[in-house]
Amino acid sequence: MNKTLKELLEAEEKRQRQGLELIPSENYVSRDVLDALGSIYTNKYSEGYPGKRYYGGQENTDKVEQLAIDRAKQLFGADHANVQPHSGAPANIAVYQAWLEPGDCVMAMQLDQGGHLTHGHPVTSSAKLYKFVRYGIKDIETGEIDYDAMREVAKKEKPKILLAGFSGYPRALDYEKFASIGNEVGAVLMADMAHIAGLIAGKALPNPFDFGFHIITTTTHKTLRGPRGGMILTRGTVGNPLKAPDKTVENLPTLIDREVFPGFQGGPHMNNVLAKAVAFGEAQQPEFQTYAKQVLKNAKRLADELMNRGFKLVTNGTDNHLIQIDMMKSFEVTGREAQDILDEIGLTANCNSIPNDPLPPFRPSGLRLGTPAITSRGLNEDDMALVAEWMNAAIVGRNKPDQLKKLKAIVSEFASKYPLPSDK
Ligand code: DSN
Repeated sequence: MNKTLKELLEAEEKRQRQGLELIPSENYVSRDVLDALGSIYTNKYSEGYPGKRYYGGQENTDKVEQLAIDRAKQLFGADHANVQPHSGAPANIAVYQAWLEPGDCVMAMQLDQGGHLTHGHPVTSSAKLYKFVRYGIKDIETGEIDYDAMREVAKKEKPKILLAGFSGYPRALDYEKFASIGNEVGAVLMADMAHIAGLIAGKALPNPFDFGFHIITTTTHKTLRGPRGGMILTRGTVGNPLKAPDKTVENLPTLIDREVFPGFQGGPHMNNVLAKAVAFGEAQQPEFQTYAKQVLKNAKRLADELMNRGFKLVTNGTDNHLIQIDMMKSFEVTGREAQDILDEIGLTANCNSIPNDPLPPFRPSGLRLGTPAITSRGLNEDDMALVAEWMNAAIVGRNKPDQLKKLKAIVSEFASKYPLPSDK
């Protein structure tokens, strides 16, 4: 590595070590996951699936991928797992392409109320191929989803997929209601649990499969604490991936396998598949359940501590790991300004649109926070008062450079006491 890149690597390590990571979709991996990612499996091509590859030299890759599949199935109670998607977006696209014909309808969460880009934002390729209709929240103060309106729209539009999932929604989803509406209109039930996979694996939040969902997609690097990647879990039996099956719910595992490869992707990234196997093994340990519960305790406490200091939270609290703050209502600063101010003191968060946001997405009113990464560092509920206090002091004192400098030193001294999980 040349000097410039080495310096940039060291600078990023310092940033991660001396700051506190509050972006809800980020986390720290273990040393074993990092080692797997940096391993010689990165050298290998493995198009196909275990036992059905197109290249030679697969005696080790087959075992690695099979172990990742078996562990994923066990963790989430799935009949089948495809661990090859390079990330969450390819996982979602593969499902759409496996099940839908161009012009078919998908029903997903309103984008400014917490839905994800890949749930049919007009700028995405999926939105050009399929018709997306929306459900949203009934009451902005509580964040409760309007299930009656969801049923009415579903009856009218007859979506082929009803998608439960989000990247910015702090409340619990009622999977039972989703299932009842989806079943009524004959939709396949798909959960995109990218944000909460680790909380489900850690048994801190309910599993959509327990409510009759057919498909779960996820990333593996958020609360699940694995490498950057994606995965698709299904109920149903796997047939011959070399033969096109009928489009039936029972055939979903085969339809999806065929769509991931060769339909949409080429070779899997085997270093990443190895790292997924490692991370899933870690998530099977009892300590991971303690971690998942602590993420939620920390998020609730951080939400309370922020509200006590005048931060106005979207939905007035959280049921999961993430918090959305209306910064304009709270302090008359935009989410973007708040993000920059917090960056100055070593707290990393991200600006985000909030429901009915009058401001544009690049300079929105909201600020999104989460507790997965700071919980991995070892912070507990009592530390959340400190985090809220530093945030408050930075926002209130945003025009006082000396105060921001002092806060940066305080945050750095505090954070440096908590090792990164990969140090151990
Ligand atoms: N980019 C992720 C997030 O931050 O929520 C979702 O893909």
